Amino acid sequence: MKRVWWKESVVYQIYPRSFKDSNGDGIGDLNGITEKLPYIKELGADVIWLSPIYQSPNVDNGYDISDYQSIMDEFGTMEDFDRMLARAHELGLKIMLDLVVNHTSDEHRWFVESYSGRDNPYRDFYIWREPKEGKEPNNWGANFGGSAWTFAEETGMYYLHLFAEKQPDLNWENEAVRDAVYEMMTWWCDKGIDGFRMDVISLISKVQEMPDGPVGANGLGAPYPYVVSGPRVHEFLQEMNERVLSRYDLITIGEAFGVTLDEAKKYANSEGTELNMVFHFEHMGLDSGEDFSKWCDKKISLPELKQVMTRWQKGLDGKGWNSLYWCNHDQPRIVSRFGNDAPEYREVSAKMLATCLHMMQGTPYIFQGEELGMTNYPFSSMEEYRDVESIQAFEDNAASGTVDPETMLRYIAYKSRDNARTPMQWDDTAQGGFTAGTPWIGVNPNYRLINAAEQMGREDSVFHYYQKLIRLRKEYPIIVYGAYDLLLPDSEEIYAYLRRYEGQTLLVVCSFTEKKQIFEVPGELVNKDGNLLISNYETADDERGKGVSVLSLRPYEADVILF
Ligand code: ISL
Ligand code: CA
Repeated sequence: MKRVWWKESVVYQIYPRSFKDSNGDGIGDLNGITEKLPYIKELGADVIWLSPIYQSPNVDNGYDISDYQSIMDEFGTMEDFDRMLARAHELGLKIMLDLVVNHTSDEHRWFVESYSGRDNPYRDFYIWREPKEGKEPNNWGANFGGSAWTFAEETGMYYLHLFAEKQPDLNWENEAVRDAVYEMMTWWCDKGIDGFRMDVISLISKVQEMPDGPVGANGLGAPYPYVVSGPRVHEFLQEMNERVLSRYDLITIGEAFGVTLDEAKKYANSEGTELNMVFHFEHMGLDSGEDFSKWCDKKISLPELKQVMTRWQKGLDGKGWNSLYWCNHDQPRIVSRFGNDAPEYREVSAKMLATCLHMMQGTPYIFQGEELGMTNYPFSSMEEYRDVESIQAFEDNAASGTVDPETMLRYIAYKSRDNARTPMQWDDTAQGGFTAGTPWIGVNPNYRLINAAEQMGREDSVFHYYQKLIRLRKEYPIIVYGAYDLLLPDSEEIYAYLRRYEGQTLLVVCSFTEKKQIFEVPGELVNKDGNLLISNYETADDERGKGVSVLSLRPYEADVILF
């Protein structure tokens, strides 16, 4: 396997709105990020992925861009950006931007032009269709509720938006759109940025006939069969690669909503003709309900989780490259989801989850606060939410009466994207040290207990554990490149696997339960001298790896032993 820097890196995701407010307006900003760069350096991450920082009316917190080449007023100025980039580079940190080019904001100049008339030169920058029998061109539903089509009285046609009404989809069939996107990307690359995370890049090519999709519980059709990995997506990415990506030394990752393993082998192929890697969603969908709705309180089944992770670990080995993530700005907090956020188990289960993920093959992504074991927010009413998805889901459910409002509130509290978006907890001062003013979204009241300052000052904290995981990855190539093999596929409690590389074997054992467990060391490793690289418990050396045949696991115990 070819050794390259982006395989050996660890990425830290910043959600700028919630990271650090430098001027007291309650909104995180670029100067706040610059101030905290040494913190990320201290953690040991190499690359920072910034969620969108561009001009935006913020219907979807920056994922609705109105100008790709200027900075959102609330986040600062282009000078602030340049300073942040320069400071990051001084510290040896790379900066990866979020490239949102499936859609723009309806306030983008291109859309304003496009909307203004059928003959406008920008008309074909977006996807316009004639009404069908006086109604929407097809039955597609949008991601955040309602139809995926909005009617424009002025010109008597509908435009497509797979997300909110204010996020019209760009028409990638139009060469002028692609040229404009590549030009914009080149502009950022020339500025010195180090990579792109590409928002829903799997959706940019649509089946042009746009047939009706399978009807779901909400009465609308799912567009996915006709928009996920559409007919020209690989052609477009290869073109983008040739025209932009291959001309710089970048790290690239595509958010691959709905993408299968076989498709991922193309997106993230090891010849490097498209992207370095993708974010797949299969593990994130395991606790969705019927109809793929995330609004439920289903718990994951560990055997299913192992099956999914293993399929991707083995499937991409030597053929592509995996990304490894439990968290991002769209997901609830992992310790509240796959772990246990009760006070006695929060830290130990957060460390266990980190171990389980960071010992796999791929490039790990850490979402701000994950390295502190930050938890879901104790939401109790709809007024506390800011996310368009959660608010829309509550309203849609109220209209359809699918589940009673109390239950829906519980589901939203559990799965809302806002769980990830509450402010970073820096210290135990007011608002967790995030802002001197009033934060745009509530700070989790547990900030007095869970905060960066406390954890940096304590040896056995979740923060120091992540720091050690990252350090180990840099020290042992087996962690980056080793081949993966699952043990105990059917166990409901233990996730154990091996990694093998150049004659070495790494044993990773993680207990996903508070009940004690006995783990039998695989025969090939019994009586061998192992070396305990990391554990989330204090353990005497000779109890782990030195010729032992069983490990008795304490609640949520994780052990990594190198043989
Ligand atoms: O968040 C989701 C489910 O709760 C996903 O459906 C999400 O909308 C999807 O993964 C696409 O996400 C990306 O594009 C969206 C934006 O809202 C997300 O924040 C972004 O990560 C539209 O740009
Ligand atoms: Ca601010």
